[in-house]
Amino acid sequence: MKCRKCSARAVINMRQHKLALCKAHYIAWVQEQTERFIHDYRMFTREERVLVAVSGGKDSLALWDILLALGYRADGLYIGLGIDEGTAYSDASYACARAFAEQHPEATLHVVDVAEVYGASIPEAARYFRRGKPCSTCGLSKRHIMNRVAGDEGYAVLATGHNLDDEVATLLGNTLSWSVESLRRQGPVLPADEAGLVRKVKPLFRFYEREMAAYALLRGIDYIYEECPFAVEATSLRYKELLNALESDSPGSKLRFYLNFLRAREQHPGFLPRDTAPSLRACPTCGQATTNDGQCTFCRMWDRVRSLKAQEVKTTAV
Ligand code: Q46
Ligand code: ZN
Ligand code: ZN
Repeated sequence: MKCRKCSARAVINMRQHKLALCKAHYIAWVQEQTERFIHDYRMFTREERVLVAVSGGKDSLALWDILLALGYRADGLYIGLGIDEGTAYSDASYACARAFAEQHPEATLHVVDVAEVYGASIPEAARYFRRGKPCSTCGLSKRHIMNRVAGDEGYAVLATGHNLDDEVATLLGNTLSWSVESLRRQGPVLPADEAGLVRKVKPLFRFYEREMAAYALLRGIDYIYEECPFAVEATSLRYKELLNALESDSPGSKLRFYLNFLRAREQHPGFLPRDTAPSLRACPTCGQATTNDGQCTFCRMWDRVRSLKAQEVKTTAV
């Protein structure tokens, strides 16, 4: 198969776009498309500083690479979750993030090691609450830390590497449960709000997962192939399999599902009514907005982890 633009050998054929491209034209196409999405969805400008949440995986490193190639002022944030479970997942993902940052001296990599800063790794913290999987502890902590670092370091916007497959799997999950509030908030841009939450954007939201894997490979980006060991059984992976089956019968169906959802929501604002906005207060410990009386859920949770851990140490010492 030949490249549509120069007739060299094509390295990728995108059935849904009816487009085959060679290596050089594919890399240029991904970067141009990203630039177009950033502009069309008003994600950020060239003057604004962008913080990219970097996990060491293909999507987040590809995103950082694209933004730097396009000349944006993009730095990275790596959060060390302390997930090992026999796979050394965190060490390996950190090594990839660090290696990328070392090749790009024009950008800064911020690193927050959860155990060092908050007193326990994510799996350790989750064990104190006897939760089977640490994902809710992990998600809450990542959201809080990303927002804190973006605010403290003066970034205008936080960018994550979610691709179309991630977004469509989440959309299917939200639709199956008719989670109105989640459907209302899902999208490529979540504006900053008066509660101090920084703007969040997903510049890769229109790329298929395989398109991002191809980009990372062709750019020679060294990324961690393994998923987090706790993601293996995740429901979203089952949704992805279902959606892949649909896509192979009808190419373009994932993109149509997602874009038509965004369009329907825009055209029919009453379709997903907003709950009355809860009143927000500043957490007395960290200052982030919360609906709680007193400390926010993040600070409460970590205070509890540290006190349970201290009790445990005392008991062991007796
Ligand atoms: S939430 Fe759960 Fe992920 Fe955290 S523990 Fe792993 S799978 S990394 S996106
Ligand atoms: Zn070409
Ligand atoms: Zn707090």
